[in-house]
Amino acid sequence: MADQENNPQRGIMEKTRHKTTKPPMYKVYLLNDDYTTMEFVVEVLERVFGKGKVEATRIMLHVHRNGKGLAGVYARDIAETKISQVHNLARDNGFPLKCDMEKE
Ligand code: TYC
Repeated sequence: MADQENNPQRGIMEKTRHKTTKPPMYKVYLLNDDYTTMEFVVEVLERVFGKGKVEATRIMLHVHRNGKGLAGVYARDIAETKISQVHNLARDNGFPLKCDMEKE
């Protein structure tokens, strides 16, 4: 009787085995600052994140007003590459523009 109650093998469902697992995705955010020009941020959103002019401008203004804004969502290595590209472009152009990533 005690056996039936306490047996840890009873009443436990088996886990479903899936063939594939999706990689975790990461949100890449642009951060506001006082020195980077709006024009440069729009250019970065077009070149690095593949946005059109209208969407790039919308995101840039959102960051300008709210401090932070979503530029895209990617697998980890792609997100890391985008961030490096932004930081390299910014440094090369003398701007302090930063971005970061957050696991979804
Ligand atoms: N705040 C900047 C300005 O007034 C513009 C800006 C927008 C900078 C977005 C960074 O991620 C940014 N020139």
